[in-house]
Amino acid sequence: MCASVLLMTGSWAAAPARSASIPIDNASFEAPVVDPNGFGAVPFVDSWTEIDVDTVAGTNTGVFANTAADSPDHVVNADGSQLAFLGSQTGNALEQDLAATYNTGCDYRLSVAVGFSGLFPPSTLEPLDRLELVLYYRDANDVVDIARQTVDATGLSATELTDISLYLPTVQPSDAWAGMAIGVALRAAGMPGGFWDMDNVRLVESLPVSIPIENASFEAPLIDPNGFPAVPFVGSWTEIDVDTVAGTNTGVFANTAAGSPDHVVNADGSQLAFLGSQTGNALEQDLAATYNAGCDYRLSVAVGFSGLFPPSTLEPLDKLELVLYYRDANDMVDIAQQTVDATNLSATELTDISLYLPTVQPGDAWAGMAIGVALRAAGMPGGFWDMDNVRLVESLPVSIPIENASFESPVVDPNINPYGAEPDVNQWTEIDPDPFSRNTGVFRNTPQGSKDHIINADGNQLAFLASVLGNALEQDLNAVYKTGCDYRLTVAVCVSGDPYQPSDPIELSLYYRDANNPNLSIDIVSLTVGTTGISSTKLQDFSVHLPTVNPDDTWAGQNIGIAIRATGIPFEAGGFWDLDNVRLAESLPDPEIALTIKE
Ligand SMILES: [Ca+2]
Ligand SMILES: [Ca+2]
Ligand SMILES: [Ca+2]
Repeated sequence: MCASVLLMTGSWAAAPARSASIPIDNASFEAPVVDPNGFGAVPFVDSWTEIDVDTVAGTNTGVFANTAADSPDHVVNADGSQLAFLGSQTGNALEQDLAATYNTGCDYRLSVAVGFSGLFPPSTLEPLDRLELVLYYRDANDVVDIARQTVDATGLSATELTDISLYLPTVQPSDAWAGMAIGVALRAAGMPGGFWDMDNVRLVESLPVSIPIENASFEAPLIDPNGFPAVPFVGSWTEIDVDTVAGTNTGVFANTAAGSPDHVVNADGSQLAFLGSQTGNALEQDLAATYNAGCDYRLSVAVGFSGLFPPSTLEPLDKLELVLYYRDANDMVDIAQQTVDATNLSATELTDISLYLPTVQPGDAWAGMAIGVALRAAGMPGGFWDMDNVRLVESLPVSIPIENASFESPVVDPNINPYGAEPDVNQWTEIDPDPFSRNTGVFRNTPQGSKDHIINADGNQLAFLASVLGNALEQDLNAVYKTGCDYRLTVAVCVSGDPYQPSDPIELSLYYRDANNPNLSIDIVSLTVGTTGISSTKLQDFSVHLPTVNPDDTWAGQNIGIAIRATGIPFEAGGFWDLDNVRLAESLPDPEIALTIKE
């Protein structure tokens, strides 16, 4: 017996196997089909709106057939047999309005494989020709750009495409584009004469959650306002300092007063961290969270520098490195790194620098390992970096609908119901031993300014769940556990205030139903959430992960069940948990499973 496995090779060619989660028509420019015996190109691109400064023949936009594998101009990693071309003059563009909309709570990644014509390359001298990837929406009929990524031909190739990506951060409910149709544009910005080659446009929607980082905003230790405005310590971070005696290369400092010439205008909170520019200085933190297969990660840090002691912007450049690592035994192994120098940074306004770690594969050495975050200096002594507001976001690409996920139904009308609560949760199965169902229900958030107002509730209402064992909210979804996919259930959680604070944990679970006894739900994974550190006025996200579903798992192909269960001591008066904004994300199928062919 022989088993042949189809392997995809090339610098980026493995990625397309993860088919786009949002459909784009003619995304690979295979239509219209170019006659193999003809000219090799046509001035048309099916399903895209062609905006062409050549209004007569339209020769600035079209599709062309890749040449034979042994031709000198063959594109080695084209997707399929055709690509699009786009004239380099400003005004030429391909646009597509998708059926999909920008969903609140989701982020988006647009990727395009880009190269250029070997015969007619875009200019790499000033004025540079550029290609813009854009995500837009339409306000009435006006195209409004939301996010844009610009690339020039430097570093690109005529025979090997490079993936260029554009990231649109989480859509907020207040964003003008929330709920609007997604628009994708590929635009030339330059002079006539050159041609861009493009292929394999992909758009992935993800459901991100924040991963907790201790002392992420460097507010600890708290600096005495009457003392020296800096201390050589950073709470909760491991300080690696080449000054082994006084440790003065790492620490926190208090922002100066608004109006001071060195005030950092966009600091988060009142303190920031400083880091000496010499190689060997670093801040590190090993998180409780782990790298989950199927997820990708984005680390962001707000970065500036000391006005008095700026890092060098002359060769040798001082650099700051953002790193995601894991530990192999005790050795630190870097997985992804983003380097920045001070050239375009400021001493008084922080700039967000981001590091992106692509989807963790089940076979990656770091899958399941604890996440490590490092901020490292790489340079000569003498300068200081300023850093603030470290954030880490984990994304899974598919959002699965949950009914009444934000507990807005039934609507609690404060005019009819001054108590502010209803003992029902529509669309959920309430498991409640109380004959009047008073252990589960929904309630209206109190007005802003009330002492029990929940500051980050989603919408107007939340659910309550009494902490005694046997109480639960369950929902059976239409979606099923797919082989090759990972799942993550996230719930925003807080506790009732006095005198109804619970003392016992709850569990977030993914379950399936027993085939022989549909009344029995069998939990596959559960996360226990205890009361320690949980606020009564600010919700905190908790996530439970289900690793990759295998074909022989009993839940493969079964309907997904989500549950929030109380675990308190029976018959004891307990307190209440408050719940909001239930989210379920699914990974794209594992490409190795999807592409494996056995004979
Ligand atoms: Ca193609
Ligand atoms: Ca801060
Ligand atoms: Ca809600």
